[in-house]
Amino acid sequence: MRREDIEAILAEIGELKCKSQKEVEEARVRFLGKKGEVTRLFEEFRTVAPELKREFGKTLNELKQTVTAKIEELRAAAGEGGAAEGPKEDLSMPGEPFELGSRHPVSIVREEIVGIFRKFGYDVAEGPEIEDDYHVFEALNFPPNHPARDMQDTFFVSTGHLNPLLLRTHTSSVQVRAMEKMDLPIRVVCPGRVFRNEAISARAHCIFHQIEGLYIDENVTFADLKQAILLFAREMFGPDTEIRMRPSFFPFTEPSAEVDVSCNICHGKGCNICKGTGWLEIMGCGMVDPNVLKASGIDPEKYSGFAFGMGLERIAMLKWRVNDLRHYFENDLRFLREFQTATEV
Ligand code: 2U9
Repeated sequence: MRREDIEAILAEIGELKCKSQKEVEEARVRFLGKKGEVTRLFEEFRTVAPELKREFGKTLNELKQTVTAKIEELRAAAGEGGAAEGPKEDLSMPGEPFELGSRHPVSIVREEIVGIFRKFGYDVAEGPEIEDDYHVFEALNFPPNHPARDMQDTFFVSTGHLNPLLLRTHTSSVQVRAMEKMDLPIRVVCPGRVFRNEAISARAHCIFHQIEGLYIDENVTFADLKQAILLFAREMFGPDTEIRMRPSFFPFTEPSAEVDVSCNICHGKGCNICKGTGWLEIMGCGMVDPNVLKASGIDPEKYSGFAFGMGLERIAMLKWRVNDLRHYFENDLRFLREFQTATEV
């Protein structure tokens, strides 16, 4: 046995590094295993001259303790289960960037419109998507033979009784429920998903979103309606926006009108978005039909009101020039990512 052999092992073990539990185990076998280098020195110890045994014995015991302690230290540093091939993570590195999602264009438009009407003092109400015939048609002055009540136009959930269940075709049923339970005056907007039995195309879909509004009080006039719509249009489409109203018909309002806003792309000159007219249709509106007030227990001699409704996909189409309704429902990330910058985080 030579002193240099002991020193060589000590030098090597001092420098030893292991990246995994597997490497630690290999080191243990190499030094302390049955045929290991330290074990071999203990065997050689038998042949050491008696006068040197005391000194070598002490040195060998110290060597074994040093090697054992070092192996334990390496085992602890290599971590659990032997999986650590190198340091698990470098905590000084900057974090991994993660992809931000974006608001759906229909949600962006809904929140903008709801925000405008909240500012005007309107409450927000929601109601069931599966409704009954009474709240979707009967209470809204739809005659019994109206085409909307046909299977061709409405998805029925149950038929064969007086008040069948169906998927609501408009959110007007939410305003009917508001009239039933809210105290007067009522000022409410109702956003929501609606369903119509339509073939799906670029211009029509069986699901879409509406927002409707209702204001009922004493002495509400068509002039109030016109002013409310004008203020809304200027908030939504810019302060220079003009509106015009064209006569129309809905069972639940009388008189009724379609509302156009001046085209904010060509400023009335005529372009391919407004099809050369200078105007873009955005909503329908009217004075609540006295029959509708009466059906919900409101005295039409004392109270009057106005209502309006618009399709959110249509407003988003005008805002971002989307040319196909199907984009809104297909969850194509290439389409949805276009609204990343429009999303407020
Ligand atoms: C009550 C009384 C009246 C809601 C109204 C419209 C006019 C209208 C359409 C716009 C495009 C539906 O999404 S669309 O196809 N809506 O033109 N909606 S007045 O009138 C009501 C609602 C509830 C109790």
